[in-house]
Amino acid sequence: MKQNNMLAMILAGGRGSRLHELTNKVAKPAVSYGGKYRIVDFPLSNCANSGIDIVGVLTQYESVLLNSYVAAGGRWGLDARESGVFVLPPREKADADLDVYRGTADAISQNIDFIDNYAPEYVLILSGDHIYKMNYAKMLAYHKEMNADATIAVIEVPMKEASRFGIMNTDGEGHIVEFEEKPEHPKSNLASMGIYIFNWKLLRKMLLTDMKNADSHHDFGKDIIPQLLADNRTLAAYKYQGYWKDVGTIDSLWEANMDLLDSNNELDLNDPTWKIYTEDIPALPQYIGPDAKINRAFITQGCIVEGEVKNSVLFTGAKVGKGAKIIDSVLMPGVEVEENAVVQRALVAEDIHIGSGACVGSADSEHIELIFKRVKGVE
Ligand code: ADQ
Ligand code: ADP
Repeated sequence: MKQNNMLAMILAGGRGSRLHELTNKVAKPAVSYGGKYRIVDFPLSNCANSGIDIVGVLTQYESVLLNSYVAAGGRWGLDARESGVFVLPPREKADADLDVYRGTADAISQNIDFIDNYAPEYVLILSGDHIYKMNYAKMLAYHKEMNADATIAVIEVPMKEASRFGIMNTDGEGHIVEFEEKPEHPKSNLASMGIYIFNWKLLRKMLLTDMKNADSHHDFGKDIIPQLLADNRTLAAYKYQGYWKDVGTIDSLWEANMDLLDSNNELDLNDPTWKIYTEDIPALPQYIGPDAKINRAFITQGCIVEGEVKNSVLFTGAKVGKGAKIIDSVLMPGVEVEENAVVQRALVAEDIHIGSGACVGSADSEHIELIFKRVKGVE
């Protein structure tokens, strides 16, 4: 560990239950996004771009694909000597019950030895399922400037959504004075992004105590942060401005893809100073047929478009047959839409086949339909 004496731990173990069938076989951080990315590309690229060279990825649920995807750290430049991405699966326990959900703090506690190997001064805790660009080196500089024991990245969220988050109040100098995890009646809209910097010595001590506490959920938001406040520790709020999305639901995943079609989109994946790295899949260039009509769309390599595509994002290798229409939709990798089929306001899962003449989607609903099973053609 060279540059900043900070090691990162990415929590990538949540089930992502609200993504329904999309996360039946893959963990949420490995879900595809934006034509060619996977969600976990974002925190990993942010680490690489922030000069963090040791990253632990904590997995738990359906992690086979995630493990093999992350294990080759090369694509994020995290494979040099003295750097690396390490996949950290949960420890087998004698009484292992795989359905028992362990909290986020417990996941870190189980890897104290891994962290100790590097003897970092600071540990950065991240979530594996958010889409955003952030320079963690700047956050660390703020943490030091504030002389804090812990720093939480925060963002203002719409008041009506505030009860989904850890919500806090700060004093005039940016110190956190009050914190409530997912309060029923939020007193502010200043939300925790679930991104924390801790002085390792202190966190280590707290985790050892927390492990012994039978009343604890072993969770950062529910236990560790409130404990820091109770102990009168210095907790700083680092204000983030910019694009940030927790793609936890089908609607929000669809929306995050649609955001990319907006040329003023704050995320700006084209930024040469902050590249988002991903797997380089060998695929042919996209082919656009003679009768195709394309309007406001992301068409990724390997796609074949013979029909009409409007306001949509097509991931690697998606195919749209003659006379077919794709409107306001997201087609994940390998989706095939046959002749004259219509897909409108839908998110179609990886490799799904939609038969000729079929009509799918939720044109009249405020929600987006997830298509995760083969749809038969209409004769
Ligand atoms: P949530 O997002 O609800 O709230 P949680 O479900 O604890 O937090 O998951 C945080 C991250 O950890 C997710 O990426 C999840 O996949 C992962 N994870 C959970 N358990 C894990 C385990 N045992 N092993 C490995 N990974 C695990 C948190 C904070 C809030 C804050 C929001 C912001 O608690 O205060 O507002 O994040 O999104
Ligand atoms: P969501 O926000 O869609 O519920 P998250 O990614 O935030 O999904 O994951 C947190 C939730 O996922 C937890 O509340 C828990 O119910 C579930 N979960 C996480 N890991 C596991 C697991 N290994 N086994 C079963 N459920 C899990």
